[in-house]
Amino acid sequence: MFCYQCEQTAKGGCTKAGVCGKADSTATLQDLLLHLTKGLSQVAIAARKEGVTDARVNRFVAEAVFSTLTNVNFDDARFVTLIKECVALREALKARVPGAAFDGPAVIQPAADLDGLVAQGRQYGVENDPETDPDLRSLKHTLTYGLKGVAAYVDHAAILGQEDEKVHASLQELLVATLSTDLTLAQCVEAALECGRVNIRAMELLDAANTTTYGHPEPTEVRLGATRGKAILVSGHDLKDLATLLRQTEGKGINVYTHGEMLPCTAYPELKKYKHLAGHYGTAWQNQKKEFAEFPGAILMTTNCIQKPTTYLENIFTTGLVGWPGAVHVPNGDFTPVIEKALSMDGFPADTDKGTVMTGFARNAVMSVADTVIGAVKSGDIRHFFLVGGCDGAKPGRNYYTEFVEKAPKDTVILTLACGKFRFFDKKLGDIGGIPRLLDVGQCNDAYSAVQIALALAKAFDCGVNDLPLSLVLSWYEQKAVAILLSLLALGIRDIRLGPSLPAFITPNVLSYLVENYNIAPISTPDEDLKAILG
Ligand code: FS2
Ligand code: SF4
Repeated sequence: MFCYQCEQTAKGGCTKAGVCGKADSTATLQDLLLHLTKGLSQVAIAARKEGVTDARVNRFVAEAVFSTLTNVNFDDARFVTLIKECVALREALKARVPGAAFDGPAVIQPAADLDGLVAQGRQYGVENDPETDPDLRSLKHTLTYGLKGVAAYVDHAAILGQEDEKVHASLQELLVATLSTDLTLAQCVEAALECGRVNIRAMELLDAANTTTYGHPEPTEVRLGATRGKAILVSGHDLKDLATLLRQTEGKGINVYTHGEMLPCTAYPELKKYKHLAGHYGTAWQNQKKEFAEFPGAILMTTNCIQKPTTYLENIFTTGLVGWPGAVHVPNGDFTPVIEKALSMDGFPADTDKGTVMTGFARNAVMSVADTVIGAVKSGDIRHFFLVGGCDGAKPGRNYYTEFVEKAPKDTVILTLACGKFRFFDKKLGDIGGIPRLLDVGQCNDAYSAVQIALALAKAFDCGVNDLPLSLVLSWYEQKAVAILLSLLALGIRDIRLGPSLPAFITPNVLSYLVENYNIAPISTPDEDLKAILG
């Protein structure tokens, strides 16, 4: 195996096993699935030219690519099933365009068994990329990882009924573009920016999916303590799974808690209406081994980021695209096994009080007080906005973000999103004229909302986003963050600070390009960065 798609990668890439826990076989099956998905995309593109589109193929491409994102699925058996389905869909679609000719991954026949598939997959890893130019390789891998992020958003939106045929088409075309060894540097850059543009549309679909189904998030105070009684913990990002579970647990004497990136779900009117949505438990994904082991109820993992379960293997359930070998998978939205497990466990013995945090400052909530915000900027009460957002992770250096927020002057406002916020989400930073200094916009999946807030501010001040008193200080871990970064670049946003370390798949030349054109900088120290930004 060779994998260097996430921030946690071993030096020089993960080669024997993933730092994330991904086995060599799993990584190799993921490479094969990704390659075959490009073949399915080749056929889908040819079919589309003939006026043939297939809704299942569109959904499958997004699901398969999302399955290869960091910390989603570690179960070889599930990848074997996905590989077989990919080829079956491909052949069925080919039969609908009998005149078309194909090559490459569109004609690969998969081996019969797991060992054969692993042997086959070895040919298609990133280390065997036929692209020989290191900078072109770097850009194409950036594109590939960005597309994994796009696939995640496409899938999330589609689960709630929001799809756009143009987005499916672009995702498939860009996947196929990664196969080409004829692209110039300029074409590779353009493809990466196009990935960013497609991602904005995918995130817009997801925003529409979430807000039309569950209403606009509203500022909400969330309890961090526990309520005495039976309990289920829901982690990942999927709102529909949470809604379904809340419906299925109603009246059963079970309290449901959010974990990690599910925290902002507590702010949606159609989710917060459930009285047994009792609060938020725990922090970011990398702390789950400790937090899940101590949780006295069942745990449902709806999307990334899952880690190897320890003592709680029999209490944790996966659903959707998530998989861990040995953990029970609930494939169909009937969470009876999760509920039965929770009822069989002790639950919390007593109420505990750990204070509260605020969430729900998504675009609608922030824009509803736009006049107050604009007034505070004009009067000088708010000097600067920081978007301190992105993923959390286990590697050292992420304390930067805690310190940055702590040291940000009192006349500045911190917007945050994604699981990186758990480094500072419970800090009491006070307010500026009634505007809280710490505004949780939502999940990483809500980056669209943050972009809309920035665009609305720029419009109100009649300037460009880069001219606003706003600085982006981002942390990355997995490939959704790559997609978001490409979206920000596609929007022309400059001066982003990125950490805790730069992607291993970025070559020095590509980094120079990003510095020259977008003035991207790695984070330094909170003091230095604050001084540089605020002058
Ligand atoms: Fe956090 Fe993990 Fe949200 Fe990322 S829960 S790092 O994959 O998706 O952010
Ligand atoms: Fe390594 Fe990250 Fe790939 Fe896992 S996803 S194998 S940690 S680079």
